[in-house]
Amino acid sequence: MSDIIKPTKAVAENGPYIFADILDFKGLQDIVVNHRIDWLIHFSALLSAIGEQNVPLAVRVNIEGMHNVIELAKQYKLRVFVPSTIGAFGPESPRNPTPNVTIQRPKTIYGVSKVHAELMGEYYHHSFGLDFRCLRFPGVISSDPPGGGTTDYAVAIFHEVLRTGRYECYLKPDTRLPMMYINDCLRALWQYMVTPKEKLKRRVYNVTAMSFTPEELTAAIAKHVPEIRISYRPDSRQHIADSWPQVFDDSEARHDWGWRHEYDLDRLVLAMLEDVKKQYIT
Ligand code: VAH
Repeated sequence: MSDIIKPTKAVAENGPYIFADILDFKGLQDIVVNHRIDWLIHFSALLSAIGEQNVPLAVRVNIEGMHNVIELAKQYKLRVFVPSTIGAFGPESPRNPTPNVTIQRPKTIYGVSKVHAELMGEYYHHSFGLDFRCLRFPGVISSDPPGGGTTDYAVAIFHEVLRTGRYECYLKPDTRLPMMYINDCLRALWQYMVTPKEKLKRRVYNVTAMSFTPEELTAAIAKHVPEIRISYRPDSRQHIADSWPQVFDDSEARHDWGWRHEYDLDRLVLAMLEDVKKQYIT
């Protein structure tokens, strides 16, 4: 793993970790050569909400960073994975369901940068034979702290409810968004990366597990935390969520390379309550 921030104890003890700045092309070359890197999994990006607060930085990290990564992959013939997102669609796209191929006019710099990443990756694949692979993820739910995404209410609610019993949600109760538990996200990534290229009909696939609303998530949590109290105060992130898919059609991934999710809403809630409780047991 690599980043520009220090690893947590768990990450540092889990395998090799190195400083890498995707804006430093020479530094990336040094790592690829000296560590004989063959696959590059590129997750660095400013997510939807935080990108709107710092567009120049989002352009540098999400677009200039992608240029470095895709050029590096071409130069050293790396297999490269770049995630895309439900945020790569916009209000003109069909929202329920949203198919793999349809109009993409996202209204966030995050979404614009991810459409750019999809198109650049496909171009390098078709023009230079680069083994570029991309999955459009829904909101990915894990016990890691929220990372500036619009879907991160579904992460923050678990931390807040276990600490105080209450949570003020920044989206309306009926805001439906596609979601996935982190274990399904990582398994989809691995399964897709090891799939023989002959099975791939395209290089950008939608994947998802479920779609839920804040009120549906609250009801599922209440089965285990009956004292939960939720209030709603929509903010600018509501406008972003209203431009996104409500239900993701991932039938092509399920047909072409056998994608299957394993976590539905009830199983996600059980896993998240367990994961987050561990963080508060001192
Ligand atoms: C965000 N979690 O909310 C990210 C994601 C589905 C959107 O890419 O910005």
